[in-house]
Amino acid sequence: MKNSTDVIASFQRAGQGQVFAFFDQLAPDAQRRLIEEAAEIDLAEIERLHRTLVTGHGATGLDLTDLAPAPYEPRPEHGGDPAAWAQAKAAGEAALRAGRVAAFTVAGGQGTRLGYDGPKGTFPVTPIHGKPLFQVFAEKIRAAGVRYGRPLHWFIMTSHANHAATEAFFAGQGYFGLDRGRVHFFRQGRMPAVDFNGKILLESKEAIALSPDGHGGSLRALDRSGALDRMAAEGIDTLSYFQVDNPLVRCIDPAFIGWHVQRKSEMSSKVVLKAYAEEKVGHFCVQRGRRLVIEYSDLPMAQQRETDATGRLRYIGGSIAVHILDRDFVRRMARAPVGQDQASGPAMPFHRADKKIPTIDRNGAEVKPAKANGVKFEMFVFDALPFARHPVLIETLRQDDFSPVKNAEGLDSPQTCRDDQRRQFARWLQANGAEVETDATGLPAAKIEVSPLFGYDEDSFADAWKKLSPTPPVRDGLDLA
Ligand code: UD2
Repeated sequence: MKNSTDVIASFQRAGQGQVFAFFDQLAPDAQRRLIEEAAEIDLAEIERLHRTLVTGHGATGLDLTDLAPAPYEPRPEHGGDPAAWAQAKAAGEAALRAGRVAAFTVAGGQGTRLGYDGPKGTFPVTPIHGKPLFQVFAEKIRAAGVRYGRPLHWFIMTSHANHAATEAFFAGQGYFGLDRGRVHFFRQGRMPAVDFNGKILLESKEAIALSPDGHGGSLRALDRSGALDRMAAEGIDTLSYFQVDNPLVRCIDPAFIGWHVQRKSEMSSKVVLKAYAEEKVGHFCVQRGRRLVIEYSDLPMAQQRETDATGRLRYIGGSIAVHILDRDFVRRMARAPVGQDQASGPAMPFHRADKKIPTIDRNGAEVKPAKANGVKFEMFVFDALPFARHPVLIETLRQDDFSPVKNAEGLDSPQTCRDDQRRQFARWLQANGAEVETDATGLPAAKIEVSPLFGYDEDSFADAWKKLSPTPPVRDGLDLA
C-alpha cells in the first residue's frame, strides 16, 4: 500500500484536499480503503480533464468539421465481391486454426436501463431454456474452438461492482464446459466524479465517488491486467470484441477476422445499415482521411436525417460495437497519454457526462442532488479507430449479428431479442430445407431453440443438420441441444 502521508500530500498539492476532510474521523480500515481508492487516481489527468472538458469551451470538445460518411465493404448481397468475402473467410479460418484469435467481452456496465440486479451477463435470454447471456457466448466460443481445432481463450472485462459476482457465477456453472484456464476475468478502471469546479466528489466520508471508466477503459485494463502479456505468450494477436448485451453476435466470425488480418488492420469494425435516422447507434464517418465513430447523441439530428439523391440515409453505417483489435495496437493505445483532443496525437479522448451524483456536504451530511451537480468521465472504445492503421469496416446483416437487450420492454428488450433468435433459427432451418411456418417478419409459429453447441452460425448449423437422419419435424416445436 502507498504511504498515506504521501497520497494525502499529493491531493493537497493538487487542490483536492477535500477528499481527506473526514480522514481523522475514520477507523483504520476505512482510512486504508480511502487511501487505496485515492491512489488509483491520476491527479494530473483529472486536472487536464477539468481544464479541457469541464471548463473548456464546447460541452464535448468534439470536432465535427469535415465529416463525411465512411466507406465500407458491402456484403455480397449488397454488391460486395463474393470472391473477396470467400477469401476473407478462408483467411479467418486459417487464423482460428493457428490459434491467433481470442474472444473479448466488455461486461462492466450496470444494466440500469434493463432494471436487472446482477451482472448483465447473467440475464436469461434464450427463447426456450432462458440461458443467460454468458452461457450463449460461452457455448459459441466452445463450439468454435471445436470447429477449428483450437480451444479459444476468452477475456471478460468486469467492473468493481460486478467482478466477484461474475466470477462466482462462472464457477457455479462450471465455466459452461470451457477450460477454466482459458477464461480470464479482469476489472476495468474507475474514474472519480468531479463537481463543476473540478473538485473530486466524495460519496461518503470514507469513499470517493468512483465509477467505471467506460468500455474504452478496456484497452488500458487489458494492458494493466496482464491480459496482453498472456495473449503474447499464447501466440494470440487478434481480439474479437463484443458487448455483453448482444446474444445474436457472431462472436467468432471467420470472414470478419479474415478481412482484418488480410488487410493488416489494427482495428476493424462491423457496420449495420441504420434502420431509421434516429436509431441509437454510433455513425461511421471519415474526417480528413481518418475513420471515426460519432455517437448518436453527438451527431446533429439534421445530419443524421440527411439523404442522398436516391433518398437513402447518407450516414447509413451504424456501429453495433463489434470490433477486431490487434494486440500490439491495444498496447500502444493503452500506453498513450489520454484525455487530449483527437487531433493532438494518439490519445483516446474522454467524454463528459453531467450527472446527479450522490455526495456529502461540508459537514458530512448526505446530499441527493435534484439536478446535475458534477461530471463523470468515460472513454469509448471506438475512439481508438482514428488511430488504427489500415482500419477495415465491413457490412454485416443485422439479423446475423445484432439484437441487444437494453430495455425491460419495447425496443431492444428481452422479447425482441428472443424473437430475433427464433427468426435466426427459422432461417437456418429453412436454408437447409426444413419446413418452418413463419409470419411476414420471419417469426416462426413453433417454439424453436438451437443450442450454439449444435450450431452457432449458418455453416456450423448446416453441417450439424446434415448429420441428422432423419431430420426432426419443426411443426410442434424444436429444441436442438
Ligand atoms: C453502445 C454504443 C452505441 C451502439 C450500441 C450497440 C457507446 C457510447 N455507444 O450504446 O454506439 O454501438 O452500444 O448496442 O458505446 N461497458 C463496460 N464498462 C463501462 C461501460 C459500458 O464494460 O464502463 C459495456 C457494457 O457492459 C456493455 C457495453 O459496454 O456491454 C455497452 O454499454 P452501454 O449499454 O452503455 O452502451 P449503449 O447501449 O449506450
